[in-house]
Amino acid sequence: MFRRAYSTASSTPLLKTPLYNLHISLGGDMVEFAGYAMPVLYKGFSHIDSHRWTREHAGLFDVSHMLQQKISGKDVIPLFDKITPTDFKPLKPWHNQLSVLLNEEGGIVDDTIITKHDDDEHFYVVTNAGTRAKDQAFFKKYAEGLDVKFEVIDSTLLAIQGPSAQKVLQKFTNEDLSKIYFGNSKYIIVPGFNNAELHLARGGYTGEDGFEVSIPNDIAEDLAKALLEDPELKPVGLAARDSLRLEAGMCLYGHDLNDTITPVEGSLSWVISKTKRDPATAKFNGSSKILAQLADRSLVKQQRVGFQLKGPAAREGCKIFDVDSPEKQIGVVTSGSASPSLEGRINIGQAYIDRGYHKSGTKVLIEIRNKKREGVIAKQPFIAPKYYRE
Ligand SMILES: *[C@@H]1O[C@H](CO)[C@@H](O)[C@H](O)[C@H]1NC(C)=O
Ligand SMILES: CC(=O)N[C@H]1CO[C@H](CO)[C@@H](O)[C@@H]1O
Repeated sequence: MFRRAYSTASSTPLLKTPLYNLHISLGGDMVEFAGYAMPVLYKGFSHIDSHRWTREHAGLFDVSHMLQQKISGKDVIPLFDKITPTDFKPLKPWHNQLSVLLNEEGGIVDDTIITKHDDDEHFYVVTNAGTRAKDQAFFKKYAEGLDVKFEVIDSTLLAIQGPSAQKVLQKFTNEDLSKIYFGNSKYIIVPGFNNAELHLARGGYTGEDGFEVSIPNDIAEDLAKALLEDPELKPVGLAARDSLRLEAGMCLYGHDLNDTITPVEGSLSWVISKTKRDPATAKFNGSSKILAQLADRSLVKQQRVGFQLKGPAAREGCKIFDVDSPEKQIGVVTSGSASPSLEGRINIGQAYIDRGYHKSGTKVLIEIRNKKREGVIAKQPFIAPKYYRE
């Protein structure tokens, strides 16, 4: 059923990640995603089973379509000060932070994970695949006249997610992974693969403990195969990736966030650092609009919320109505899925809803295939995250 959300037919040839052949040999059902051919499911492993496997054991996800860059130079922090609402000065070396890229109207150009490497002049930045060209042009525009260098990293990016992630990966390195915590990064050596160096970040998109590992393309397929020899690890496709991230309350850019939505409307106010909240000194893109919204929430017309309902899953575009006046539209669904982790055939999703209806516990009507069904606004994440914190 999930497959219908994707198209296989495309006028332009799809891009392939370095693991394309491996996906095919593992029985990957390939669909179009952000211009790439990506596996949605693997033969013999259902959406629900692969979702649960990740929560109970570990899943391997190919996320090589994401854009990885090294951004370096004296003016990297001044650049980030213009285009993000986050203060990267206090971030410790080898730590990362979720942030957003902002246009001058305060709209979110993309969401991003930014890692500080040795010092304030060296960063590793991961942004979304679907926004690759737009993001690169955006960075270039704001870096004009600054001492900032961009280097695209052409490597394979794998996410290993789930309670067994550390055990699976530890066999390949002498680095003590138990000392690398959520939000930390490190280069690690894999002796079995010519001492190749991998960029490791602890964290992920599923709410589970896990890692994102950037791997030189020439060893990526062999390393992925070697990892998969561990029976605890199974390859997992886009279908479960979407339901896992929804349970974890994570946004999918282009669906739950876009160019016209501010971080406050997107319920991401926490990415705005305390040091960036003074309207007298803040000078990031869109700061006047964003800080005004922070100070006076009545300026926020709609905001991102989570919801739950029983019966069929709500999909992107489903309209949301007021229970007390069912003709009055109050919102729209931006993502929806079954929630394999919650008891009792519960479906979950994210929506933008008029202020006043945004509080958890508010009953709403969600129109699915011409029938209005009762749902409820609910707090995200829907599951308790299991990040490995210090
Ligand atoms: C951005 O998202 C909002 C909320 O879903 C939607 O109303 C709006 O049409 C979207 N804008 C674009 C340009 O996609
Ligand atoms: C550095 C920069 O270009 N800042 C701009 C960001 O957006 C605001 C509008 O909210 C402009 O006034 C700034 O000049």
